[in-house]
Amino acid sequence: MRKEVVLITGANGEIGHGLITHLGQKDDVNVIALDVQPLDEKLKPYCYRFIQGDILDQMLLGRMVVEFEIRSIFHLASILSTKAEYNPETAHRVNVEGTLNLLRLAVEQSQWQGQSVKFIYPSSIAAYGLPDLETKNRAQKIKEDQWCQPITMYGCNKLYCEHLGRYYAANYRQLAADPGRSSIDFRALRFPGLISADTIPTGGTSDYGPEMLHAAAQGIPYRCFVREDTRLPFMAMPDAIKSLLMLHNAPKSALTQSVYNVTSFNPTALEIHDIVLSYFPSAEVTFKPHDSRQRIVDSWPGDIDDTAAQRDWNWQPDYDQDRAFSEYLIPAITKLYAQAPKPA
Ligand code: AKB
Repeated sequence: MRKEVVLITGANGEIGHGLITHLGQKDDVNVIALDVQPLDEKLKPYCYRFIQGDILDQMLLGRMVVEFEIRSIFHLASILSTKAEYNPETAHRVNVEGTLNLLRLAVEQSQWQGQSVKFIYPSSIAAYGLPDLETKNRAQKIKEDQWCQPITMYGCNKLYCEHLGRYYAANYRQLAADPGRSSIDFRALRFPGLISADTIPTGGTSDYGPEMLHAAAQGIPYRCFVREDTRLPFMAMPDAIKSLLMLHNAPKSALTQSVYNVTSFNPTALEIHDIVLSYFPSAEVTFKPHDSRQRIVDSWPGDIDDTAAQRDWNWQPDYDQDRAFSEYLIPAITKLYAQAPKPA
């Protein structure tokens, strides 16, 4: 008998940490974690098995099909927006071909099992692309089908993979004599910038929010790479995990679309600065915009409309801006760095 498992790719990433810690505590869930790097020691107790390997390694994925009965896939592995611009073709391989490989794995799993396999995909506000700042400031809350002209490789990858997921779920091999033998239940979330108390993101462009906070908590000066008036939607990590699980668990009959916005608060960089300074008054934060990264952030919406998620699967974040800082980020970060050795 093959073991029933939940597969999580990109296990070492920010979302991977939160999701594995959460799911790994449930008695009825066996987490298979996949990552190119060795697994963070802290995550090991929560995993049934860790596999070190690349989502581009088709042999490896093939062996997983043989060994496990994968009921759900949370495909978190990706190269984020800033890093992707340094090598767009590599980003395309990891973000698109990697996703294609996982969709293919889901198809094979579904064929073996004779039932549908859930595929949960974190997309991003990077899937949007507003042409200029004036349009961004005028646009207000953006719905899923508006302004989908991303200017980054990462954003193009995310948007295209949403389409791929929809294709695999609804039209895969539509000309085959028996196209209905496999079924993938593809569901995607468009995340805003995420802020975690436990981890600092790498390679993203919304990273200035979490970086500012983590630097302040460690007493390290921080130079913010966007202007003070830059506004983006953000969400605290526990809400990101909550939304992934809510979407995963929602009855299929309730879903009217396969891609949903989710968000919580949308401060400017200066507002994040002011909150951070109110908790860490001696923090040193300066603003020195990096023109190209600023341009990317200026193309992303200042706010997104998540009423479809609210309506279809009762989405509501637990943490608004005040609560995210006062009840989650500040207490957890203070504890984290009180335990950690001071930076040299
Ligand atoms: C990034 O900045 O690339 C990500 C994202 C907004 O998806 N955090």
